Amino acid sequence: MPKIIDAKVIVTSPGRNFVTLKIITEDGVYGLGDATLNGRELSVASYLQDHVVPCLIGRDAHRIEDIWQYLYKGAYWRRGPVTMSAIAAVDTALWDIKGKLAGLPVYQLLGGASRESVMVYGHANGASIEDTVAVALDYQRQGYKAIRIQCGVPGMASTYGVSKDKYFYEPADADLPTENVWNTSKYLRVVPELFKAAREALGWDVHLLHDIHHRLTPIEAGRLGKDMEQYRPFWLEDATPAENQEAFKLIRQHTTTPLAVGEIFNSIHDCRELIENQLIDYIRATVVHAGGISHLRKIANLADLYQVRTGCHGATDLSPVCMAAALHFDLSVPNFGVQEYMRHTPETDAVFPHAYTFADGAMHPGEAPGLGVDIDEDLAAQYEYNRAFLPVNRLEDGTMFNW
Ligand code: GCO
Ligand code: MG
Repeated sequence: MPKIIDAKVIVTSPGRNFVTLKIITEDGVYGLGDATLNGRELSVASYLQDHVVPCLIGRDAHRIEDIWQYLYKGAYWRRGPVTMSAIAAVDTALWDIKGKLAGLPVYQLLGGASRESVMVYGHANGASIEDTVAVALDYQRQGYKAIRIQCGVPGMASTYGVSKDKYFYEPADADLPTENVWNTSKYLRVVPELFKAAREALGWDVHLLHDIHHRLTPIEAGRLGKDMEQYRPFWLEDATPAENQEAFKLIRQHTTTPLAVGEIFNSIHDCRELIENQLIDYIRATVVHAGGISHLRKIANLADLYQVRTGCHGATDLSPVCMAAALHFDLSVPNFGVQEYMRHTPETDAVFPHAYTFADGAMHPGEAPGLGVDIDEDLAAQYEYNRAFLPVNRLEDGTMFNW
């Protein structure tokens, strides 16, 4: 058996913080797993270091499911983003090892390719509608078939999804949380205008997406969805906070605009009712925050029964290790929808050399055995952890709101 003899938790910050688990077996084969939880990186690093790594030593690296169950059921304290990100890192690293030992890319172990490549969506953002449309046109020229569009809201100093750098959006931007201000009615006016302008400039062949980032009530989301139907969005994402899964019933009653949710979910129980009641069209849970490839497959299998497709989260806080794992998963699942792809900075790409590629608006994980991604530990050691928080959000009268 490939016996696990060591596991290292590597924290590095090549432009942003990443936590990576490296599991090493007796014969020197190793696997990588992403454990990055944006703004809470060191909590997962400590959970891994203090509670998970000691339990891995001496185990058979081939027994992925058994180790998953051991870490999930054995902790007694189930679910939660810290625990599930740690379990995800172990699971991902073990799939990487299994692929390397088999001499096969992970997607082959998952049943093989269900498609030639996976469609990704890029992010176009700008302070104004015109700026965003100009960036979206650029994405279209680069071959993207799906583009997420976000723009500034007139009368508001900042908003989710809009950054100074139009090509790299990074919300975790300060040593203590930045305070943003929010006004729902101003926002609700601008989004349909943005889509109108984007359809006029980009035409109807490109998929257009939008992220509400949990900021509407169900009835407000129903209204926006209705206003947007004429522009045929691919999806509206995170329309309302989803702790109450039933909230989506109200949105559904009012609009046929497709709905996506799930980037902050960490377990199948967070989306079971959403899926079984067909309240959503795309499930956005991803490898690192939802218990790894093994658990995400269970979510995707449930979703497949209800014609819900996958749309994995793929922001820059998900490391190239997670990106690679997501691409193997995407290539294999029958009910794939789309994959989010925010390019990493060149510094991040240098720390994590990878086999995955982008061409014509789609990506492929490559044919390297395992995940096809590595970590340059010497380079990683040059980038020290740098505390960075996600922003918080208040209404104009100072009331604390959802970011
Ligand atoms: C997205 C997300 C991100 C998150 C970020 C938080 O759709 O890509 O909403 O922008 O805010 O990943 O860590
Ligand atoms: Mg989002």
